[in-house]
Amino acid sequence: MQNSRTIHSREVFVALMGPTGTGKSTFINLLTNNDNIRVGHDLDSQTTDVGTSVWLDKTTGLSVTLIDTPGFDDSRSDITDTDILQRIATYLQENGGRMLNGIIYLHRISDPRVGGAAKKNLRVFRELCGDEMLGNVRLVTTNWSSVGEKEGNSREAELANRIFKPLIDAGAKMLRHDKGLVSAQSIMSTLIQQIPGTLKIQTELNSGRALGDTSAGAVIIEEIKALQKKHAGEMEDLMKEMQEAAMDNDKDLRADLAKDRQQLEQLMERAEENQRRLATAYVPQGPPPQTPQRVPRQSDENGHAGNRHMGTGNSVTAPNRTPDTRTVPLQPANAESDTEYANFVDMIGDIFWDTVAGVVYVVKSSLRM
Ligand SMILES: Nc1nc2c(ncn2[C@@H]2O[C@H](COP(=O)(O)OP(=O)(O)OP(=O)(O)O)[C@@H](O)[C@H]2O)c(=O)[nH]1
Ligand SMILES: [Mg+2]
Repeated sequence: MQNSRTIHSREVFVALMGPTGTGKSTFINLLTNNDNIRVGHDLDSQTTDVGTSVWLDKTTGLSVTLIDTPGFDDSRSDITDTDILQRIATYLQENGGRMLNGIIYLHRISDPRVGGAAKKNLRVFRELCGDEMLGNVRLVTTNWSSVGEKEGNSREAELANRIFKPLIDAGAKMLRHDKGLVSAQSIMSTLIQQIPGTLKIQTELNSGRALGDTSAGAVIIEEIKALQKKHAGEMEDLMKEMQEAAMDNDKDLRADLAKDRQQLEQLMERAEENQRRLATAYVPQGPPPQTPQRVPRQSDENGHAGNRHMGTGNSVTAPNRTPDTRTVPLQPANAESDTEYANFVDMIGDIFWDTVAGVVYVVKSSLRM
């Protein structure tokens, strides 16, 4: 029953998350052939915005919106972890709140150990997602061509028994992706049939919390505090060096140290600003739901119309949309046309069920006669 309900969903959403350079954009490109989703070179961070691309699954006929997200990586000058969290949260909260059918969390099997950035990404992801949604999560390892089989197998077992264990225990599944189309389609095949759900961060934001007061926001704030501690230590060392250079009257060294100090001060300001922003950012749900809620009628209570208002508007087939090739968040204009479409579908549904109710009434009346 669950599968058939989702199969007829009007829209299917699958998000890709994970550290930078793990192949999120590459995975989407492989399925959609969308060159507008930019792929990075080597370990350079590439994606800065939440972007979407539509993949049409020929097996089910479903139109799947793949959501590309940037990996959390605070070494970038153009975007901070605060920006990334805010962009992801905004995308999820737009349009009356988006529900995801699945989330693919990627990890490079070629990494010899799980470094700081990978750990941070996983911690944020876990808090963002919440345990309830882990059944809709696939932990996908990439870059298999860069490791020997034995090494890959042992790292995979290590991941499954350590950092991924709590997620697997709560319902997430671990899979391999070899950069081929078949493996990408196979990963997608079970995910798109999942019942869509709401992430923990959405529930927290809906209850009126600031971004910094959400569980995922708290992880970012912790990271910022650790960074501030590091900066404070560096500043202390720098001041000592500056004093020494002043006593030695070493002009060149003093000039170099002054530059270092300026740079460090900028980083400290950035960290403070990000912390302030997290504490004051609210991301409420956007415009009203695409399928407006209404008071149940008699036909609803009889169970006929129940599926129509589940999740993202089930039992309605989506029109063949032009693939969304942008790498920027969806604009409100889209929400407007979606709402119009949903209203139209709702109206057709109303006419249909009114007709059914009329026919039932006539048949019942004639049987009574
Ligand atoms: N060998 C190998 N390389 C891969 C695989 N997936 C991605 N790559 C390469 O890894 C690099 C980074 O890939 P992206 O798809 O840009 O990574 P991303 O996760 O989108 O990274 P951000 O946008 O920075 O968060 C590119 O050079 C890809 O060609 C894979 O499965 N195997
Ligand atoms: Mg990317």
